[in-house]
Amino acid sequence: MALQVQAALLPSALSVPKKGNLSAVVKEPGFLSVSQKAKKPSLVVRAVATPAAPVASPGAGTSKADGKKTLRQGVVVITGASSGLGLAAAKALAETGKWHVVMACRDFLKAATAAKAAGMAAGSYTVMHLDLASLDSVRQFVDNFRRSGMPLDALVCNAAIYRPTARQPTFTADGYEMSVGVNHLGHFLLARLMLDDLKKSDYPSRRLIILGSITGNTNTLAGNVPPKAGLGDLRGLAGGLRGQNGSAMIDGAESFDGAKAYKDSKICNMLTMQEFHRRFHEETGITFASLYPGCIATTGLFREHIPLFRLLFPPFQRFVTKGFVSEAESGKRLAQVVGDPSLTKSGVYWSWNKDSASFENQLSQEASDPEKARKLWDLSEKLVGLA
Ligand code: NDP
Ligand code: PMR
Repeated sequence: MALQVQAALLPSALSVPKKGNLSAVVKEPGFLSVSQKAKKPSLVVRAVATPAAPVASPGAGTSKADGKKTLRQGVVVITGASSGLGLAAAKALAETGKWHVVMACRDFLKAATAAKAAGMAAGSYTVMHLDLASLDSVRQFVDNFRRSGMPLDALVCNAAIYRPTARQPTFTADGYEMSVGVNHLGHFLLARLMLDDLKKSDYPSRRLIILGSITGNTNTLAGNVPPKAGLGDLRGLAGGLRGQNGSAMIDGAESFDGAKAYKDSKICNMLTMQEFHRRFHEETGITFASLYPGCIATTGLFREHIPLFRLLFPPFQRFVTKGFVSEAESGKRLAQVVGDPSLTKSGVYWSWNKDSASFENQLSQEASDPEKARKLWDLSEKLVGLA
């Protein structure tokens, strides 16, 4: 019975026809530690829905006996929390006890194993299935999240893929070039839908954070390493990034370049954050922010790069550019952007100096072009079925 209720709540998590994944659902303590003991199905739903007790109490403050108000635990959704920056930030936030982390991941078993291996306490997180390469999966995730009954206080669009050696495009379930499809379009739909959930939250500082990067900014040395990012007049995006009947590149280039597609997707991420800020900050009070967390040269992002690159990149960044940052440190930086009371300013692209102090960084001209941001927004709305 417990499993049936779980399945009803998480159809996409269970749709992978592998026994291994199903058993992962059963074994995951964050999900079922209560339900395994529970007798009533309703309790099972609650076990999934409210894994951390403080979340159950609505309202920004809970009255204590002495009349003072305490802040309830916040709920943060982090996409791609199964490795690298996302996992490190999930751990950093969960460890504070102030946050319950929803790890929105495409590989349920990998995420559950990673959370356990990182030492995250059962009950401090929930793994939910999200594949950003499918717009149906995005909608399904939003549905599942809403049915869980948890409020949404912060959303972090962190997941990404980087295909540096690819000379041929691959495509999402909806037929869009994969890097832009996952890194930008999937997140665009997710953020647009979940804005409603953020609006409903009574948490004092609600935030929507979208990862950017130095390599999408051509006002930096790193951003001038070829191939350089550039969206052109967005004609490839307007054509649907399909490849066969047009271009798979946003700027409409004939040939596909996987490294450029990633950097282009990061410009989209940074433009999207600013357009959210312009459209919704004043009306909702929500903080919209982006960041460059430093060069986390050891993460899975470089998994498709050639072995020599993977060998030399960390020491190059550590000793030559000095831009290297550990996964743990980058996780703390992202956790700051999620929860630090001093980082409430909206529309900011955060970076950190060598002493790990945050500062408001300058975006390149293209990554801060309001006209391009508006055009990108309109085209993206069409591609994800919102317009
Ligand atoms: P990782 O590869 O370690 O993490 C990326 C995460 O995205 C993984 O959890 C991965 O899942 C997930 N993901 C990939 N495709 C999908 C999908 N279709 N649906 C859902 N999740 C998906 O990389 P990083 O931690 O380095 O990257 C995190 C963010 O930081 C990215 O936005 C990146 O652009 C940004 N960034 C990274 C920098 C760096 O130096 N590493 C520098 C600047 C920015 P799975 O585990 O299943 O593969
Ligand atoms: Mg870069 C000057 C500093 C600097 C910094 C902070 C980065 C970050 N890089 C710098 C410089 C250089 N890189 C220089 C001088 C070179 C030429 C040797 C160089 C090369 C290089 C390559 C081939 N760098 C890379 C690659 C990648 O494949 C990475 C990439 O572009 O991923 C999209 C990358 C990166 N360099 C960075 C950062 C943060 C990355 C990767 C992550 C990202 O933008 O998300």
